[in-house]
Amino acid sequence: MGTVEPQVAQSQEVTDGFHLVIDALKLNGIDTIFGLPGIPITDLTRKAQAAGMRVISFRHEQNAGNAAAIAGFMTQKPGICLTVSAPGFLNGLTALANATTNCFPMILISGSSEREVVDLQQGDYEELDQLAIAKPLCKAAFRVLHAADIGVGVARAIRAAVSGRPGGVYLDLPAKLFPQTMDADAGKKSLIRVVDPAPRQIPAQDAVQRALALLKGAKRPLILLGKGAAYAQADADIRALIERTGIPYLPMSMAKGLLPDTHEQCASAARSYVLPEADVVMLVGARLNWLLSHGKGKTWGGKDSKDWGGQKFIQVDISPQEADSNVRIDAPLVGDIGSCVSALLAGIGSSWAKPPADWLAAVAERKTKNIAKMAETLAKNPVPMNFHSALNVVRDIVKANPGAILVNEGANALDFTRSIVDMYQPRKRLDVGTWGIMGIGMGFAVAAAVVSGEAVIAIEGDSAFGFSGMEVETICRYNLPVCVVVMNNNGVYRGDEVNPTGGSDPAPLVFIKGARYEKLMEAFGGVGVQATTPAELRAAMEQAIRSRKPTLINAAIDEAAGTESGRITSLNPSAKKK
Ligand SMILES: Cc1ncc(C[n+]2csc(CCOP(=O)(O)OP(=O)(O)O)c2C)c(N)n1
Ligand SMILES: [Mg+2]
Repeated sequence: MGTVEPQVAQSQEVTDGFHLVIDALKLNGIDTIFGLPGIPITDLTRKAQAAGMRVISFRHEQNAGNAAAIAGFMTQKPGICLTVSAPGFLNGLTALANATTNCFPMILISGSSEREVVDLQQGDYEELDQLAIAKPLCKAAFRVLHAADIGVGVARAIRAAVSGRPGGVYLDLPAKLFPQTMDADAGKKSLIRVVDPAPRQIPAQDAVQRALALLKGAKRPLILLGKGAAYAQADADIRALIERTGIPYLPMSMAKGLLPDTHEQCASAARSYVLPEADVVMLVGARLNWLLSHGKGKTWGGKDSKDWGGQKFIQVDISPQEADSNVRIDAPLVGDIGSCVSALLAGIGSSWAKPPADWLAAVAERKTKNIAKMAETLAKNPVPMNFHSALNVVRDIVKANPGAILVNEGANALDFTRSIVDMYQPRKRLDVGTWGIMGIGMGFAVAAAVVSGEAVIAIEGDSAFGFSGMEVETICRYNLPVCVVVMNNNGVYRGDEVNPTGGSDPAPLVFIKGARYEKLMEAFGGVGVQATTPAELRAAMEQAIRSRKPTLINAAIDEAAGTESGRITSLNPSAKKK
């Protein structure tokens, strides 16, 4: 342990820990590292770039971690985040935990300090028992002590990240590992090219038949598509499943665009009608967590918050442990989404009877009414701009540029965007996910642009933007086609609260009024625009998309337009004693 293997004779070629890590990643098709340099991984970033990898350096590790996580979601390959020890590791850890919660495959690789000193708690430079801390927050955690084990360490990390239900993996690489040398040939032989890293998991035939029997007997069936369905990249089969069954469907936030939101079977505009009314619900890569009110309560037609509705559930999920987590699952279908959907399609054949006409008509009626109501609201042009009039512009821009990727965070800025801006293509909407986490914005935007080469539009609450705002420098440095729109309502949820004591401190939820966020982008050579009307916003967004220049548009939004916590006001405990 720790002792460096004896230097081999001069004539023989040697390799070292740095090169073996890079070679192991490259051998597995990993071509990009998102990170932040420093002891002991500075040289790793240099050598990775020299070896032809894309190394994207961030200003804070959390943003690099979020970038890695979303790159994993977009590509099905683990996104790599590279950090220094202790504080750098901890900064990356939030992103690792968030990736695990969201089932995004990522590997956090952190350098660490001397094991002997850390384990005796003797106060090393950036001392921390990182492996122990990472373990409960990720899917798997590994440490490599010998250069000859780097191949195995990287292979295990890749498998753990992408197989089964994907998630975050921690790989601990102590400083002493990197300069360790070994014979180059032996080093090469020690590396593993992972074969079939995410093996298909074929569902059992009886489970497929059980699910189909339930679906066939339904009078008011509904399909729910989750981000697991988007991750699966089984887009054509999922579309065929929806269209051949004729069943109305609801996309969860990051499944929007899996089929165009304008699809006639899309029931998003009738959500509050279809959830309680449906009799059989098929969940495809969607979990019955808080985002779906745990499958019970008033949302689902229950009498009170704990009461179950009358629905029967089919759940298509890669994890056998997911079923029954919140309510009874009558037909669990366990396997990877692609294999499950293709098995369902085979069972459906070509003569599947469409759902009863009265169900489809009732859904269509609600939908038409709600869409007309929304169109009326969107057509208004209040002064100052509100979320609706600003997002009406974003809606048009996304419709005209369906290949662009939309990143979205905030509260009102999130909820209004999700409901107003239609998506047309799979995996184009990236947002706060399962935790409703603030701070993903610029990390996601950078990765989306780097991975796809597409234009990125980031719709950001002004509070949300603050969590990762310094990365506009990163966006400018790599000259990425990112257009950030800050929905500036002067605060968290709203900007019109006052300190009730009359004191000089502002209220806890408000920011500087009329802050000029666009100047931040100008500081690094990007384009900054202040927009106070929908027309100004439209012109600036069109220009940003056309030019592909880093752009930040500061959209001044009525500070009284938002609501507490956006759409999840009911989750917020408020003081009973006034
Ligand atoms: C990491 C993290 N910290 C805090 C929160 C709580 N939170 C939820 S939304 C939000 C910001 C909402 O304000 P803004 O982004 O300006 O959106 P608005 O509603 O004003 O449009 C905050 C702080 C969170 N979700 N995540
Ligand atoms: Mg705000």
